[in-house]
Amino acid sequence: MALAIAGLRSELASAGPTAQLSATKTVVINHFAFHPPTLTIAAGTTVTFANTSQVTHTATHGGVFNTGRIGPGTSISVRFKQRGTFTYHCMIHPTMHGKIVVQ
Ligand SMILES: [Cu+2]
Repeated sequence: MALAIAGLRSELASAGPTAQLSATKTVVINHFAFHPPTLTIAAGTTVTFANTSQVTHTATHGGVFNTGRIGPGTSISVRFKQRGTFTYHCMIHPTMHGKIVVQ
């Protein structure tokens, strides 16, 4: 998996200062699903949404975060500073759901 992600273009989405280093976790988007469907992280962790599928997706939570369109073979990173449980979905494929738990 690390090899598959290594070559992806990465860009930062969402708000907030990003100067300091922090842990990074990855959610892989493929087969019209988010993997893992539930990801538990510490506050301050950056989550990279890596789209390894052939179609564009988003990871969207109304209000807290929205990656915007993630093209095939690309990724978008979001830093989670706020604790809570955030369910999200793909705006293009509303049946795709995931959850980020920030502790
Ligand atoms: Cu999608």
